[in-house]
Amino acid sequence: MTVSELFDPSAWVVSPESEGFADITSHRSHDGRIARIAFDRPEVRNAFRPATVDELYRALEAARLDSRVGVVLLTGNGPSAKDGGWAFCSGGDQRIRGRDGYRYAEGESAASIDPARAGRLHILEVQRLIRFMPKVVIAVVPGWAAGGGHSLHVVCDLTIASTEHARFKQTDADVGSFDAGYGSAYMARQTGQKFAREVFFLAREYSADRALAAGAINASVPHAELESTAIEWAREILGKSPTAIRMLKYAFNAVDDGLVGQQLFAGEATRLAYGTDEAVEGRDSFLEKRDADWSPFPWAF
Ligand code: S0N
Repeated sequence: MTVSELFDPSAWVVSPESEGFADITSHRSHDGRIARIAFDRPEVRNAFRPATVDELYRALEAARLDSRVGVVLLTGNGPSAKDGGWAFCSGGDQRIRGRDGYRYAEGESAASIDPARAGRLHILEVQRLIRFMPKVVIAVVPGWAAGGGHSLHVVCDLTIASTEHARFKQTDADVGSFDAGYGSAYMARQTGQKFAREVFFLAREYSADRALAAGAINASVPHAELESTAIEWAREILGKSPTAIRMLKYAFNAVDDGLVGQQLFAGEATRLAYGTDEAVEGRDSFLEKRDADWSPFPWAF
């Protein structure tokens, strides 16, 4: 099966959690250190329906729990067999969005859809998983990043885009939706308020080069080299200290994430502290029912 014209099948193995997936594909590099997770609905510019979001969440969670994985590439398969168009993701599938909840898409029924999931905006849970996982997530954008797809690229740690085909457009205000969290406010932290407000208020289309100039992405590269460049970046990151990368990600996040950001940073700091003789002395003194001897541990360095 051809996954995507940009996908090199010899570089990847299918990830076990993806068995039965219909809307996304999930792979690991042969050494297991890079995850490639891709929207696989090119005929609708990789729009997501609730089932897509379920699969995406499961694939990202599997990557989060996999201790070998250090970098996740989030991308969109393509091109569309219908018209050759490329997409990263065009956001929520507008055919199934309804004021009174979920409208069934073709081929779906009440029996095939978990009612607890229908109509939920659980793409926001996916955003939080990307934001909070202790690994680097790179948006690899081969075509349209629109609406909720635009927000996903914003929340990823890095973005690499196809010079020829990537297009960025925040259509939320065109269709009566609004990502009032990371998609907008965090984007303004990245590019400044004026450009972020322009992107949302005018819903214009921007090329990869324009997005790069605005500080909205990290690189604009030739389409044919998009995935190989992403793998190169991933390999470079994988050559660094995992703890340093994790602490840096949480440090970058903390300033915008309030107490949740502090909690994540603090959790990692606590885990590191548990590895010290000082913490071991605290634990052992309790278990041995004696006063702790803190004398070997300085109050200053
Ligand atoms: C991406 C755009 C700009 C691409 O334009 P282009 O290249 O001219 O292609 P089109 O001819 O427009 O599209 C090709 C085919 O793909 C279908 N299609 C494209 N996007 C969607 C989509 N999001 N939902 C359903 N179908 C889509 C086209 O209809 C066309 O099909 P055919 O060939 O059969 O005519 C352009 O396509 C565009 O603007 N797309 C819409 C982008 C958009 O507004 N997205 C929604 C924005 N809001 C959110 O994402 C919020 C997320 C959310 O709240 C949510 C979460 C889960 C479930 C639902 C929702 C929800 O929205 O409420």
